[in-house]
Amino acid sequence: MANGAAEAAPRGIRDEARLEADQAVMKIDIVTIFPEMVGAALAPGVIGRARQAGVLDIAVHDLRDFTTDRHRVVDDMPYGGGPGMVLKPEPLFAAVETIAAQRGRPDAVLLMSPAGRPLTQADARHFAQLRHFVVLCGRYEGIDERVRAHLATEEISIGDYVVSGGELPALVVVDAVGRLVPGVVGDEQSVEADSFTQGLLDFPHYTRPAEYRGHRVPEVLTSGHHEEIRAWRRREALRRTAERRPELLASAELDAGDRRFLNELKIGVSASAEATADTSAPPKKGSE
Ligand code: 4GY
Repeated sequence: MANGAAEAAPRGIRDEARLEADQAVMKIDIVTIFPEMVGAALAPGVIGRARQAGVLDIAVHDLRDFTTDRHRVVDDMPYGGGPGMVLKPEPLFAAVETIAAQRGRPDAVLLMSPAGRPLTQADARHFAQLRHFVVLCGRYEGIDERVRAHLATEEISIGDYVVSGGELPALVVVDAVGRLVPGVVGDEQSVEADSFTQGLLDFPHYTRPAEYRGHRVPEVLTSGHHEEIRAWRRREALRRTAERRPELLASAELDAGDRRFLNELKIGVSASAEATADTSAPPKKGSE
C-alpha cells in the first residue's frame, strides 16, 4: 500500500457515528521519496487499526509522482556549490497543490527539519484538533528554502540530532498526533494518564511475577488499596520528574500535596547531602 490515497477506507458505520458526534475523520497526507517505508510503519498497531476502521485517513504520496521529467528527478545541485544535493521545489509544490485539489485545502503543511520548532505534547494536542494536515519529508543535504518560506506553514523538529531524512520524524509526528484523535487508542483513560498529559514523567509500572530474580514489586501495588496506589504513583511520578527533568515541574499542574511532597524531597536530598558531606577530603570515587 504505497499510496494510501488509492485505498481510503469505505464509508461505514464508524463514519456515520463520527459525523453524528460532529467528529470528522482526520486526514493526513505524507509526501516522501520512500512511500513503502512510511506506509509499512503506519500499517501495524493502533494507527494501522484506526486507518482500517476509517478513523484516520492517512495517504502516503511518492514525491516522484509529482515530477514531470522522464527520470523523475527530485534533487539538484546546490546554488553556490558545496557537497550533496538539494530537494527541488517544484515536485513538493505540485504535491501539495494536487493534495489540496483532490482532498481539500489542508489546515497546515508541516516541514520536518532539525531547524524547526521542537515538537512538544502540546503541539501534538494542537495538531490533533486539525481536520487535515500535510507532512513533507526532506532528504539529501536539504530542501530548497522556498519550500520553507512559501509552502510549509510550520517547520517542526523532533529533537537536536540529525537523521537521514524527514520520514522517521514525520512518523513520530503522525503517531504522536494520531493517537490523540478520539477513537484511535481504545482506552481514552490511557491517553489521559499518559506521561506529559499530566506534565510529569510516568510512574513505574510492574506486572507479574511479584518477585523476579529477587526483585519484588512494591507492596502497595499488590495491596488492593486503590487510594494508596494512586497516591504512591503520584509521588513516584513527582520524584522521577524532580530527579530527571526538574524543569518540567515549572509547568506541571501541582496541588498543595504535590508541593509539600516535593519540598520534603528537596529537604531530604539537601539534608542527607549535608550529613554525608566531608569538607576535609575530596569526594571518594563512587560516593553519591
Ligand atoms: N531532527 N527533526 C529532523 C531531521 C533530517 C531535511 C534532509 C529532525 O525533524 N527532522 O533530522 N531531518 C533531514 C532534514 C533534509 C535531512
